[in-house]
Amino acid sequence: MSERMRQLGDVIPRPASVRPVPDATFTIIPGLSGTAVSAPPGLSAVAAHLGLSFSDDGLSLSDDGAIRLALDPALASEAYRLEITAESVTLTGGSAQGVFWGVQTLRQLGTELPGGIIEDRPRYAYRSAMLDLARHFFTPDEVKAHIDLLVQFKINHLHLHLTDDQGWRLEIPGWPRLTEISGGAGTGVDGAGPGHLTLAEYADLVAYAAERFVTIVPEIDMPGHVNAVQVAYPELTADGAPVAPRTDAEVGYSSLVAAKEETYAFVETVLKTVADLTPGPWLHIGGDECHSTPAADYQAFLARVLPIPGALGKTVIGWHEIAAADLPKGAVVQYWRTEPADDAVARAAADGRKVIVSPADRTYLDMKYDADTTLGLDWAGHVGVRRSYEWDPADRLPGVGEESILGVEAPLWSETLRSVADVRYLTFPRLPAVAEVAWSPRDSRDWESFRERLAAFGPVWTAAGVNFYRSPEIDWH
Ligand code: TNX
Repeated sequence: MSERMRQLGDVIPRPASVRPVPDATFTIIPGLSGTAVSAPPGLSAVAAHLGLSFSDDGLSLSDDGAIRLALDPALASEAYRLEITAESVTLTGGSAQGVFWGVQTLRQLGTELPGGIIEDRPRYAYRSAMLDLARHFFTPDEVKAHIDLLVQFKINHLHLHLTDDQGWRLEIPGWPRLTEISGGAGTGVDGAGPGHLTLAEYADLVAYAAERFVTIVPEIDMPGHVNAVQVAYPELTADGAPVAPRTDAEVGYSSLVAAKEETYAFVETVLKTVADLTPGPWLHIGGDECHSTPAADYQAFLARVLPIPGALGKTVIGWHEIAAADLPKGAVVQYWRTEPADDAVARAAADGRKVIVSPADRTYLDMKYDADTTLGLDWAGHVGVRRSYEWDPADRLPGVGEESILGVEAPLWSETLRSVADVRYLTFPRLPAVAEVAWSPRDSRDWESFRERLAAFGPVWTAAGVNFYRSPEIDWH
């Protein structure tokens, strides 16, 4: 992948254990007469991913290939073991997913594989990126291409922010105006758009993600961030009066009405539609920035809505404001603020709830890198590469220790985005930094090592046409 020979540990995220054996390089020769891969039937799809990683023709499959894929149930499901000798490569995973992560490690090492043994497994089970389709819509093909880039860094969840004040991006049977009107032309910030996912497109996206061991986490944001709902269905406002569309980037001005029964008929239909189409275990109900919802109404609304995902067989996730409400057992709280302390989140953790850590001043991909960045926002300050790397989830929130942390997410809000090139520019290279925070053992992380490993991605991304920010913090190859 790069001109220079990689060392065995030159991988992002840094593997848990690396033991090089000098002078034992294995060379992959792609193409029909080149290196063959052997894999049991349950791993043939993963073997195909490996093949396509190395050339357009891929690697051939054979019963006695020099690259062998295997399963070992004694390993944790996302764990893998990679042994490279001069004669062979053996990649063993606790499940097909573990083997798939090992394939990503192989891809980064390139075709000249340094000898030795890597034993690797993730620190956190939930390693996520979020994409905001509401402020700016991205097509299914664009989201798929994004997933292909995320999995290279062993990200295993993609949170889709599907609804907000500006637009509504998922077809809901029985509520057609949501997408006809609020998915129509001009519904993105500053008039970008149109766009929405049909049920079939959403299901296809979920399946595409699942083939790459990524779980889609759909978010329907409520009771705030609902102006687009009320434009389409004014009966869901307090007085039923027409509502003007808004494509500015203000937040906190709209709310569903806790005291109206129509509200819950709407919410139940939407959540059932999404749950039925989503094989993954999570339903994200938003709950953030409800500045125009009186506190008692927020409580009343959440008392009705928080149990719905559970009744549909899903686990509810909400932004950390929901910790102020009475949380069902198993509810997951996603922390997003910059301030270090939040008593309600600490209480939720003390009661056994899990927390997803996504502090804006470390993980928000929509913050500007520095004063010269034209894209992005800066309400949480500038977030350079080192800033997104040098912090630890277990130190971030008082009362929220390692055992309470489900994982880490890097959200990308899309108010300032207009293209896939913009998505990539803000995602790379900060997403790899957050991915290493989420995957690698805490004591293995080191900024100097990271910046050297990251530098090798310059030519890789350039060759692949991936737009990225040439941060001056990195000595790019
Ligand atoms: C805050 S973080 C929001 C979003 C904005 C974002 C911009 C959170 C849960 N809500 O509505 O898009 O800031 O950075």
